[in-house]
Amino acid sequence: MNKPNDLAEVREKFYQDIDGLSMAPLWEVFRSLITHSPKTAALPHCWRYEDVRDWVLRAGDVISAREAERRVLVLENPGLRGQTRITNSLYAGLQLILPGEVAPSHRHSQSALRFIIEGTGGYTAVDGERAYMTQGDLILTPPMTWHDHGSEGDGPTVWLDGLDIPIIQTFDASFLEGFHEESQPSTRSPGDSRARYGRNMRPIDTSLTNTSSPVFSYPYDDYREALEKMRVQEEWDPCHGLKLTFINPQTGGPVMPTIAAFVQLLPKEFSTAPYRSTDGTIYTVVEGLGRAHVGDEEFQLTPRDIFVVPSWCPFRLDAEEDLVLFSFSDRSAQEKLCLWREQRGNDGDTK
Ligand code: 1HN
Repeated sequence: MNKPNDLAEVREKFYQDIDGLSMAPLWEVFRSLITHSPKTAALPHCWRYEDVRDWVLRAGDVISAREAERRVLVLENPGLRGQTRITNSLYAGLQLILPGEVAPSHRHSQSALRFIIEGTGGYTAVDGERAYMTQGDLILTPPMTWHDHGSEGDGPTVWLDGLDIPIIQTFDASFLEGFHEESQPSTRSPGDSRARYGRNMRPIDTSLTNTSSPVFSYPYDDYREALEKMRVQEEWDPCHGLKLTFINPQTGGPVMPTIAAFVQLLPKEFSTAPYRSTDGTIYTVVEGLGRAHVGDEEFQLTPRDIFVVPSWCPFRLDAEEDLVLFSFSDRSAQEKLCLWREQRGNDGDTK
């Protein structure tokens, strides 16, 4: 039998020998691969809009939307710097379009959503239909839909982009095509898809598909009113207040194959019970004031701030005024893969 030191040497020699054959010992990494509960390098973080706004606008001085293709400042998670992501599975950024500019038309395998932060007169065209942007609107560009952005407004338009880029990277399944013109032609008038699919009806003889939502614009005024109507009942969930998920009206399920989106209302002075879930989530404040407690961090929240809650990180909210939060996550993908879990309150704490 070898002495302990010899054994360590024997093993090291063994590892070196198999290394040349592109092999490695599982037992050295097993426990870090298969953890008892989610362990992520992503950190809780808040980007205060007040701190970043100027830099987003100044990006307009250093590059045009045309040259950049997409003029975006990426929101990189401080625990994942250099990886172009806000959680391990999702990308987020702040995109700027100035009056008269065009971000040229393309399509790709990645799913994208836009949540409008400021400005009016900007638009996204999706498969021949334009959706004009107002603060608080949600606009989808599902996988392989042609999309371009432009602005007919007289000031900057800024929105939060969310894409599933790291998920598509994991699958090595990325395709990108450019459109043969900078802006795609309008083949439908604004609001057409909403008229057809967004009113609890659909044109007869259309087949149901299981892919993404045929409605790609969810205007703020519309869903804000829904929250206000629901609030009358005072059925506040201890962990979420009043929370709705945006749906694909063809399935009742999440808006896109990988990304789910949500909005919630907390009344003034409401504090949520501790909560965590396996879907690392990106939040932005639409209205109100409050505080977010994310792991050991505490963020003071004001409108347009963006913060990230990593997977399985304990999270709670205090509303100082009526607080409206928009959020998105990879819950849509996790549910399909039977991975999604949540923990409400502190019960059965498994660390
Ligand atoms: C993209 O297509 C957009 O269409 C924004 O606005 C950000 C980041 C990576 C890859 C494609 C857009 C993107 C993107």
